[in-house]
Amino acid sequence: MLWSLLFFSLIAPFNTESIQLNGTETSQSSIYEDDNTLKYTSDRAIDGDVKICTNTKQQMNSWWRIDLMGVYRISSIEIFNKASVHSVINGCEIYIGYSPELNRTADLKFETIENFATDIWNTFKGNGNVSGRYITVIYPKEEPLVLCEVKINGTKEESPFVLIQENKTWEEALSHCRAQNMDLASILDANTQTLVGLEAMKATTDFVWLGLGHICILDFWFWVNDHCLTFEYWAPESGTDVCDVSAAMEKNWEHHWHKKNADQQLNFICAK
Ligand SMILES: [Ca+2]
Repeated sequence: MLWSLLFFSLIAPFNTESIQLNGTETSQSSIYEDDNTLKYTSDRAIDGDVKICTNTKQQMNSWWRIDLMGVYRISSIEIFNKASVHSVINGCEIYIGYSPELNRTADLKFETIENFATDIWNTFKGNGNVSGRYITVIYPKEEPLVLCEVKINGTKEESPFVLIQENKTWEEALSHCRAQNMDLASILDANTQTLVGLEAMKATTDFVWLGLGHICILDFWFWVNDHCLTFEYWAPESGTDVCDVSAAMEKNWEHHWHKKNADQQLNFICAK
């Protein structure tokens, strides 16, 4: 009994939560195809089989990426490659970030892979916990990127945002949130932009109202909870600052903001 208590107390600090990767989306820079026309696609890195691997073509800056479909605080990333040609991936860089674009300047480098060993799990802990939605492995050499299995450990960040699947004008949406002791969502940084975007994906309308209103006479944009407009994510063609507009986030892809007539009836996002 004492030994088992001692054993569990010893392993407890290392018992980080393994992130379930079903429901995530993977992609990679290119797909290698062998002589039997077998495609070494990106999902093979998370299929649970260490003998089945992804493989890109031999190109400069090959990459593999996973969209965790949530914001996670990442504590470690584990990679297993069986011994074969191109399976030692020293020099690969692991990035974590919020941008759906491949953007290494916006993403934070988690670790550069060194001393990689085949046929065992290699664990990378980076420089402490880093949060993000996307994890990217980039090989800054003219090499194919091979990954047999990837495991990611961390904890999911609870979202304070909730999508309301009802169609309302901007004013009605604001009243609805406030009647339930919430407010229309404010976005202050890349982290909250990502959390709101994940809610927007569930919408039944192409756009969702945000808590970003416009005072026409002053041409002034304001968050309904009085925060300053320090972070902006307008679409390149977001519309003009005419009167009677408020900001709505697009449901799909990059979740850019658009200026929409405030009388339009859209789903909306409240903040708890
Ligand atoms: Ca695999």
